[in-house]
Amino acid sequence: MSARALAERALAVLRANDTGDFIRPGPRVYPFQWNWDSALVALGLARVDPDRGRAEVRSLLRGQWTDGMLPHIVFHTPADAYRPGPELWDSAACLGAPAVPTSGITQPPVLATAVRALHEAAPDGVFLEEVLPALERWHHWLHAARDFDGSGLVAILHPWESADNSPRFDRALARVELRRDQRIQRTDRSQLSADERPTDRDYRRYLIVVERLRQCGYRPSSPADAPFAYIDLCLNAILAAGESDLAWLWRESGESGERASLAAERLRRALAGRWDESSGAYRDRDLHGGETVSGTVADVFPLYGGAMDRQRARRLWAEALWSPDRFGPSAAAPWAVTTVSKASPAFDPRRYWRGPVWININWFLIRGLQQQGLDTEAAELRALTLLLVERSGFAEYYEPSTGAPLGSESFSWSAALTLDLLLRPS
Ligand code: 2M8
Repeated sequence: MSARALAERALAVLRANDTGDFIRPGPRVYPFQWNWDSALVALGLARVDPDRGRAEVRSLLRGQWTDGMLPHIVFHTPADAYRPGPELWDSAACLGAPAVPTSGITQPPVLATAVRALHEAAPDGVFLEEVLPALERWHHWLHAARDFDGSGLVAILHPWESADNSPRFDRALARVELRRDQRIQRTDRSQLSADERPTDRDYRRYLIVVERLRQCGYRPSSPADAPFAYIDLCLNAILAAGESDLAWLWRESGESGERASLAAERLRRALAGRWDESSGAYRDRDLHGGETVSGTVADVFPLYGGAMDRQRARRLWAEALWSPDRFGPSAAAPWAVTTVSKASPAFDPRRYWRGPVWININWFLIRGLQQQGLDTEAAELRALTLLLVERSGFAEYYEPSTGAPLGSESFSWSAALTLDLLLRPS
């Protein structure tokens, strides 16, 4: 298929998922606005329709709390098709929540990177003046509210703040005690096959974590008040890149951007400190447990944050990302990058964040490889990613052996990032 035909298909997905106010993640399962979905959508729209991309950013920012937190879901319009919905969060009862109902937790901060892409594609100083203070407040909040151990790295308080049922959260989540009388409501499984989604046991724990956080208005003053507190390398690497992009944007608007560039530096140093030479990977940290090399793509993700030299990036590529036994293509499973190492006992090729290939993860890694100057490797992963969407469509995620589409079809960020991969000037 020609690049142009593929780009047209991708844009058609975004147009079809456009509710007018925001672009939903997918046509069926997800009727609300999710944070990093919309940021990635705006980033892709920078290539074809920057005005619509800016509107997406504005609509997400309508969910911002007065303390700066940008929530993981904004429930713009009521919809029964997705549960747990706004009633679980009851944001109206919280101090500082916006008029529109939202969740009380956040998601990986990609938005500054999206705004940079929009500005590079079509500069708009008025838009920058409008959104930069909001981005600054969100980033500032992440450090102020979530750097519990003073390491410079921020903690997530719920697996929904990163990669839901990734095995890297298993041990931390298992510590959340189940209740016998608990009833759960979830709509995802009426639309998707059970083996592609988190288990009921996971969901029960997700809801208990929310209940506990709700009791303190979603703002625990220490990890002791949070049943789950985890230094996730993916979110931190995305924040490191986001801080650099925010500093760049401030400079574009004539300001120094000093806080953001210092924050980016500090994050990079702290990420570099998570390196484990003997396993050739980065260690996550469970604030209620210990440090682990998780066997998931988080092990190599600081490649995106720019926290390493080229020699280490090459090693990560050869020994992990492109290794057939770990995250790379093999004869039996030619589609990469798997979100969990094939060598891990937790690898499950169909179950959501426990093994399948995701386009957003590939996109971050391609960017990271490019930033490290590994252009040939980046081109190889880019080509494989584009071949996958060409063959299997813009799925939410993909089975690594067959490339079969899993989860929601016509998924927005898969389409948006395809546009970026196809059309971004190098
Ligand atoms: C998934 O998360 C929601 C809960 O927030 C779900 O499982 O229903 C995750 O993949 C998350 O990263 C994503 O933002 C969201 C919407 O695509 O779906």
